Amino acid sequence: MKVEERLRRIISLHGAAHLTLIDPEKQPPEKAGIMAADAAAAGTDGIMVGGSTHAGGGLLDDTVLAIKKTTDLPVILFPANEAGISAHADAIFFMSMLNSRDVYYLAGAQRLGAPIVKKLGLEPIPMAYLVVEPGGAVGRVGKAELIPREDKELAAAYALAAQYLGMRLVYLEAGSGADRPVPVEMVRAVREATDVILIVGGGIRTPKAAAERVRAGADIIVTGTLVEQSKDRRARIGEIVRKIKMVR
Ligand code: 1GP
Repeated sequence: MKVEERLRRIISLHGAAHLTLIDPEKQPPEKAGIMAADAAAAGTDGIMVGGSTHAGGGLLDDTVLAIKKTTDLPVILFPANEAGISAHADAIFFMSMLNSRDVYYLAGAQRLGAPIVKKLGLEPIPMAYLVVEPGGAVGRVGKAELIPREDKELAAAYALAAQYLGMRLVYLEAGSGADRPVPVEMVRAVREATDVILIVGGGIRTPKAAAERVRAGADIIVTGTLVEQSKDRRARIGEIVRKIKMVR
């Protein structure tokens, strides 16, 4: 089964899905494999691999392979640019940062990456990437015109544009390690405006924060920092996964 289809089934069966983000630059591949196994035991539905700096090449390949060795979960690339592609993954979020000021992040990296994705036979999952304040490293690297936290209409307009452009997923990103996740009201506004699969990530650390965003209409919750920093990551991820699957 294709990865997108698998995610859609999880969302329709359980009301929401959870993905764990692992940045290859932050630990050796073997450790990434252990983190992924813990996340899998906690019930996460897939592993995203990528980071906002240029994580690519051998380290990316070795990280994906280490994760494939320790889990049966789908591995989805979450690339910063065309360097973030690995033959060993199952799928790629083929994304455009719609609120970037730099044409490279809108269509340049995509133009460079598309032939590689085709050649490798990776499943491309078309996604709009929208960076919301505070935005963090990804906002800076991607030269994002950050969506102000109070401007839910702007987020909804971008998301609707993404849907009309044929993108099936929209990712509302507050930035990895953000002190505040994407506002609940913004999630609700995007949900009301669109029928896309709505992903929310950045700064989500508690079951409450995750559940509030699912209640407002998020289909997929992403956590990254939690798997990197928690000593008790299995328990922390487990409580988030259980909570979001009880909301709908
Ligand atoms: C970053 O949204 C993801 O792209 C995850 O953010 O590291 O804050 O969980 P955190």
